[in-house]
Amino acid sequence: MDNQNTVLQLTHHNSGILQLTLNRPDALNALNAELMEQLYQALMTANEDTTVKALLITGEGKAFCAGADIKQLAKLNGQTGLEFAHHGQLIFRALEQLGKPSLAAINGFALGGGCELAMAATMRIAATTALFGQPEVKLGVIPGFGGTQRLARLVGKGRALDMCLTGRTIKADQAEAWGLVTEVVMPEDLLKRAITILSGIIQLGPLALQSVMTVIDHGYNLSLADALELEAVHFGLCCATQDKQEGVTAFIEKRPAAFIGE
Ligand code: CO8
Repeated sequence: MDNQNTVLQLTHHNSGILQLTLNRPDALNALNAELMEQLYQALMTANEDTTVKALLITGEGKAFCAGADIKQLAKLNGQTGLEFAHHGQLIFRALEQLGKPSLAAINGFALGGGCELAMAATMRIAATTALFGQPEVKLGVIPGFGGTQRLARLVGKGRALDMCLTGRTIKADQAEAWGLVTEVVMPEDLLKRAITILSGIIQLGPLALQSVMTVIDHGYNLSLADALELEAVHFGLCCATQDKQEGVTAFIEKRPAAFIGE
């Protein structure tokens, strides 16, 4: 553990995985200003640090994250509410567009901003103990950190409307059936499985990984014709890399590829 006493614990695994553990267990890891700031700083550092190949995000205690800190939410007015939403959206978008794969390992409650944080990660897996929801309407607000948009994109408009209008929680198996997470495992296996998934991904060429993330993220909102063109351009870019030469040569020579990110 690199830093134990802060609201966001950073753990650098030898493999190049940076684990971010939300660490306000007494408040179910609710996102207060301090935690949001530390999250942003960690993302900026991860962006610059070439030894960081992937991010693993999880929560300490029984929650992944129970959302925005309701005590701070209580103080917002129209203007500061708008600013708060913009600020949170900027941080979560930075995670989504980091260019390095991230995996949310959801150990418990993922509610409101917690569910929104998980959805901004590149991938999500859950423990059987996880619960998901967008309960903001019960507080008289709506999701403000991208929840209405990313949820609809992940699970479809009808299910997103259901979750955001009722504020109900869904269990991990339901979240998996809806495509909100890709795997559900026993709680004791969650981190190990997360590390296994990320370790496999970061063996691959980082430029191809970046292209996949960019094309799917940007292409999603384009017309099919424009999205296909974006895909073709990135395919061409990948073909110009040493990593592509190494990847196909290694396949032909029946040996593991050693990608260098060039
Ligand atoms: N904020 C602050 N404190 C919280 C939060 C939260 N979101 N959630 C839980 N806590 C605190 C509780 O107040 C309690 O503290 P204390 O012990 O000091 O009383 C402690 O965590 C433990 O919580 P509970 O005793 O309630 O634990 P339970 O196991 O009984 O219940 C629940 C767990 C069901 C998760 C319950 O705590 C709960 O409903 N929490 C609120 C969940 C919620 O509504 N989240 C959405 C928040 S709004 C949001 O995320 C909007 C994001 C975008 C905002 C953009 C706006 C501009």
